[in-house]
Amino acid sequence: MLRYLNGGESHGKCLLAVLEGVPAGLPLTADMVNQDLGRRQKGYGRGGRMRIEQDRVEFACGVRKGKTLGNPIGLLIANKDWENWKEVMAAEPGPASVEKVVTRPRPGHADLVGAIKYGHRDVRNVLEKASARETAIRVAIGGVAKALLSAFGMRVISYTMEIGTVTAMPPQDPLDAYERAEGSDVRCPDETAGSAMIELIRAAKHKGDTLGGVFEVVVTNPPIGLGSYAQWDRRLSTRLGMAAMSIQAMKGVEIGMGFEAARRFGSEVHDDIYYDHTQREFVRKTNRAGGLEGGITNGQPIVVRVAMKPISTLYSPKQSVDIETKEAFEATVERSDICTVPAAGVVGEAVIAFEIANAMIEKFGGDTLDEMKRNFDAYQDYVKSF
Ligand code: EPS
Repeated sequence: MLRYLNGGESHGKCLLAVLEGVPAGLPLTADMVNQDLGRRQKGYGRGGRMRIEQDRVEFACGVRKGKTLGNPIGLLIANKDWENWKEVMAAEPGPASVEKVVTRPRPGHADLVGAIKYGHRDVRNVLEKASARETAIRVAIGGVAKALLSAFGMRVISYTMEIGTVTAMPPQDPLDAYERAEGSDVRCPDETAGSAMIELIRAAKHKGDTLGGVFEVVVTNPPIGLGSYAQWDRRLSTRLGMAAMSIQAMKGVEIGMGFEAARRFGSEVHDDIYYDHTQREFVRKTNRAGGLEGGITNGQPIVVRVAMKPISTLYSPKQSVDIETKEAFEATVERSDICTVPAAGVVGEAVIAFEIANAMIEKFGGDTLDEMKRNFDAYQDYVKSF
């Protein structure tokens, strides 16, 4: 079983995580993970904080000479902004930094409910962990998961499908779409839609507003049989849904045809099954199921689409109430992202990669990568002989 815990405040010293269950002998370098950390920081519509940070992972334990040891892996990402917040965020007892105390909860954030729940009179104690800064360490975890999946010929990719009212043309080939998306400032494979998205973000910025959107994550080349119908929480669809909804600001998730399937006749939804005698495998000409049937992978690419609400921190005011004075005020900020859908896609890849890696470890087990590969190869032979 693969599992992790993470910690870290947005303006604290660092973000960190302990990841357990990665087999020994997996090639792993910081560079492999840093690539994704860099991708997460980009995208048209990012705010001032991204000019401060340059996220890099450090493996504090569990990796030696470029290979995993089979021990828990310690991951650490330093916050550069910490230099400006050392006093305010200090762990040692001391006077509160009065000017940085937050008593004005922002609508749409965890601010008010978090303060009530944990008894904080300073809303900063809530926003520091609720912040999407946390997604950096989750991308690092996802980078390790991707390294494992790549050893089995799998890739986890994403691209932007919608920002606000602008929708991209559905791509024909996910890998080709991904390559094109990587060259786009909004990570959109459709160039025309991408330009319109940038225009819309520009307009939102001008108005002091923010935008959400939809990204699609695809897992290529999964084996048949990950997940199970035998118990509700072992369905891979359950786990992918949970993973997607665990990302800050996500409000909806679809698998394959998703909500559109609810509007069609069954004959228009389900994928026909054929047998390819040359390849000795069951095949489908369509993938409306998004690679999952009965909560189990069917060998088709896994397709997950996720909807993100617009960023809650707005330059244009929203109504709120001060928790101390109980007086109404208009919530505004000095620094905010306008749109982070392009970055959210990279986070989506990470959380999905983690779940697929976990499902691979559950099915093929093994203390070493070699052992896991032997189990995998034997199983693939069995599937061919079925
Ligand atoms: C965030 C607010 C902004 C974002 C931050 C998430 O940070 P700050 O308050 O420091 O300007 O930049 O995102 C990141 C730091 C990041 O790495 O993605 C929030 O409130 O969620």
